[in-house]
Amino acid sequence: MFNPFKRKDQAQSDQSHRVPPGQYVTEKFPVLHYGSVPKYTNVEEQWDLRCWGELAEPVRFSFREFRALPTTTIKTDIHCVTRWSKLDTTWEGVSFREFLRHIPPLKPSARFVIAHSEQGYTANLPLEALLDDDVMLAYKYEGQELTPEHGYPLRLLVPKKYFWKSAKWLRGIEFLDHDRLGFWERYGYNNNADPWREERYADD
Ligand SMILES: Nc1nc2c(c(=O)[nH]1)N[C@H]1C(S)=C(S)[C@@H](COP(=O)(O)O)O[C@H]1N2
Ligand SMILES: [Mo]
Repeated sequence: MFNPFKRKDQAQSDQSHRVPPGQYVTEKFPVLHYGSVPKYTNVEEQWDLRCWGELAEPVRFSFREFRALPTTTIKTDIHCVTRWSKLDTTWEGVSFREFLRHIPPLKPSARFVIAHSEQGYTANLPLEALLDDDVMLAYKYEGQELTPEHGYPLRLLVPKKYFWKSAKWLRGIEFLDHDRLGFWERYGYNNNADPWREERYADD
């Protein structure tokens, strides 16, 4: 028998499945960061992306070179440690695994990564966490170029970690043989940052 209420309950519980403990769903797209929003008047001159550390040799991409790399689109949920989650966000960019095919080979010693952003913001991750299918260097959100507030011209996207690991205004990727804490990790946030395990603070 048709029961509209049952359908609605099911829809809600399907969604709650996707919301990690202690999080609420927002339809908005909050803007959150430390410091100010970088303003680029000429990205070709003012922006590049560098990789260094445990790879055969350092490499640099201009804006144009980076935009020539093959892209993918993913739909995923994002979770901020301040407790908002946003479902079904769509991003376009270069998958991290694909990106690795366009830089000099990593040394076997490369096991950790630090994302370096404008103004000294950093986020650290194990290399393995970046090899997931849903990790990308993203430059479009919902089909549009990222807005300055959300990270134009490039941000890291690591959906399986709290969103502070998804560094906006990305300028560098450093490969390391050991772990080194990033900006929030040094301030007592959890190094692993898995929303499903509610790893918010260092001692969680
Ligand atoms: N460069 C930089 N990236 C950053 C931050 C920051 O302060 N600086 N804040 C992080 C945090 S805590 C969150 S929740 C997300 C917010 O991304 P949004 O503003 O696009 O929602 O960016 C992350 N990336
Ligand atoms: Mo955050």
